[in-house]
Amino acid sequence: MSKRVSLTQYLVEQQRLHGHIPGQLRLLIEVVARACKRIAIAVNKGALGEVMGVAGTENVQGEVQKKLDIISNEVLIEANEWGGHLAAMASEEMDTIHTVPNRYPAGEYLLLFDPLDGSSNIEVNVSIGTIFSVLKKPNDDPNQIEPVSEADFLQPGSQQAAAGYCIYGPQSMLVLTVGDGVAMFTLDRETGSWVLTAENVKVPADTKEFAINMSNMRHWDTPVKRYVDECLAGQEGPRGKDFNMRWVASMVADVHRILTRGGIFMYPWDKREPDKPGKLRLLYEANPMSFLIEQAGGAATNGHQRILDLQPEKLHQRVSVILGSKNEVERVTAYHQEAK
Ligand code: AHM
Ligand code: MG
Repeated sequence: MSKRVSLTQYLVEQQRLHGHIPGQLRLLIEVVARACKRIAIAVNKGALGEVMGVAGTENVQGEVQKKLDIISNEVLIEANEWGGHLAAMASEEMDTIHTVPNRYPAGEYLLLFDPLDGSSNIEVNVSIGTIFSVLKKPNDDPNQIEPVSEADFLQPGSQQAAAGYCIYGPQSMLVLTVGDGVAMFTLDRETGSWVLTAENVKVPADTKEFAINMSNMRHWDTPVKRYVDECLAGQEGPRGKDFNMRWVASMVADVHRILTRGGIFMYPWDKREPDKPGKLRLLYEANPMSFLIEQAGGAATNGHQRILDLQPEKLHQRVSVILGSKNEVERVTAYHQEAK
């Protein structure tokens, strides 16, 4: 049997080999992984664990919160606030940032998360996940004791120190980048440890599979419609090949498929809400997923610009997302440029 490498061992070895994972960051990733294990257990209990259904509250974006949204948010906060590695956290499910209470030492990192992505899939027992992003607090000069503020979180995605997601599916997996490729870990339920099961993950540059919510087609902008029409035209159309379509409606599951076998994922701007740039959130969803996809050799844009270059203006900012196999993302982006 080949040697099993745990998440801890992987991180220690990365630190030793490349020296780019500071101790606080390693602790942070391990704490997030531990929290995800607790969320995985809650998700797996389903109706036996009083975790199903709605919580009767709405988040800052006016979306109905499920019990698991709230449980996952609490698990991540409780696990992370006392370790001394964080200055503050921001979550899709909280109105404002959560600063580490004074009774604990404050660290130099900022953690952002979507605690339970794809929550419309909870009841139907389809894959869901936790997405996270790690930034460094700007001005972390120990002599300059400035309170952490929302503005500290408004950094372009290219500044992320680490990003990843945990997918709760037939297997629970943790997918991680610290800026040196993408690694995947599978949860061994018997030993309770995250075991390295894929390294140097690569997204093929070409694909014959696209992911988009087709029911919104009538609301799309011309470049997206043109791209999908050409895919649907198949072998007889301008692309000269047949395309397959998949849409799980859990970004973690759709991105996980793309990291595993390639593809393109799109949640574009559409005419239903012309003033909203898109449905997905820049800081909790688009940035971490774009970092992972780029680290695997893929691309991620909002149709016009690289997502990781966007300067965020607000915590809960939304964005149009086109990511996955490089040549396809570049094609859709070129269609946007041609339409200008
Ligand atoms: P959520 O964070 O409230 O679960 O919303 C985000 C999810 C993504 O996971 C997924 O790609 C998208 O919303 C699905 O949207 P739709 O139901 O419009 O297809
Ligand atoms: Mg989400």
